[in-house]
Amino acid sequence: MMVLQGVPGFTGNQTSLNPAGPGAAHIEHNFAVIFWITSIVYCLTMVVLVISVWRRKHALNAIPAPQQTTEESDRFTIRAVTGAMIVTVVLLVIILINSFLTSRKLGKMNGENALTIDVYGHEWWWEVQYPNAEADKMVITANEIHLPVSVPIRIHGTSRDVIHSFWAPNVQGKRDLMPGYDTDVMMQVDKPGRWRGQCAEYCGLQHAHMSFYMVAESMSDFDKWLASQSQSAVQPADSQTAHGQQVFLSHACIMCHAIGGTTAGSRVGPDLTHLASRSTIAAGMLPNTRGNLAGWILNPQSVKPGCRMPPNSMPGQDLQDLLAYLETLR
Ligand code: HEC
Ligand SMILES: [Cu+2]
Repeated sequence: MMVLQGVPGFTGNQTSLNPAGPGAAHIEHNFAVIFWITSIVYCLTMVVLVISVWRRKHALNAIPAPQQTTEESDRFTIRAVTGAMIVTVVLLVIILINSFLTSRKLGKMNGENALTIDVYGHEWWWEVQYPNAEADKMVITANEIHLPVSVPIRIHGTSRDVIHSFWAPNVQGKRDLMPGYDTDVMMQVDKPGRWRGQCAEYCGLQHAHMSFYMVAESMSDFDKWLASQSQSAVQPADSQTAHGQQVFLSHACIMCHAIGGTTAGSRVGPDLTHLASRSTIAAGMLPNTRGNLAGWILNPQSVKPGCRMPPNSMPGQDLQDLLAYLETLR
């Protein structure tokens, strides 16, 4: 909506009024039609209200009051009400047809040659997989969904526990992810950038901290990213990171996390093979810095109460070595 450029909510991130792709653009167009029709109707109603109040006052002041037979004024009232009713019905039908056409356009978004990305909702984070015919080339990550710009994307979604809803407003409308039920939604992002999204269906205590980013980049950057993500984790190159890896493998971490190329292979929590390549942790809650990682590992419950990761205690040196190791996982 050009007129409203600069007004908060109409620009920037996590708003469907600043579309970054065709899906959100269709939705924004539907919004604009409803917005302008209802705005004009509101203004006209106010004008008519002011005029009638003014005329009434004028009529009372005039001596003698202008005479109108009751029959004449009845006829006028009936005509005015009927006219307003017809206009209302026509406008509502226009809005209905436009909404219907919008969902048709969304349903017809091009699915041929689309890149499929699997998204699994968890309490309270997003597991993201890039399927590959060769199983060991499959890429698994969390909360940051890389994708090439101007390429049709099929988000194939489901939930691992309760109902979640996948919503990146600048990109596409909401899609509920249900346990035991698979759903496909087409998307495309034409503007490069980090488009923020969030779970849009109340799913428990940390629902509000279940965000994600759609990272739209050029095809060559995306290919580079995918190729590096499909590698196993780097092996420790010095004694500190080697010890850090031992700390990881000897704690409960391995019961919930995977690091490719080690014996840790669990899918309960986010895959950590390329943890250091992500810019946030805990579903977009915290920047991925050493301090945040340390606080998170020691007591995730103080950061994100109720989250599915228990507190961990370990000697200070073990923690430092573990952090040094995790930071090599690019
Ligand atoms: C009982 C399962 C469990 C155990 C044990 C566990 N974690 Fe987690 N971990 C999780 C879950 C679930 C999340 C996601 C939490 C969220 O974002 O809501 C997580 C998130 C993380 C993250 C943030 C990842 C990201 O991309 O957001 C890191 C780092 C992490 N864990 C490291 C560890 C380390 C190191 C250990 C061992 C000391 C450990 N975890 C033990 C379940 C576990
Ligand atoms: Cu939710």
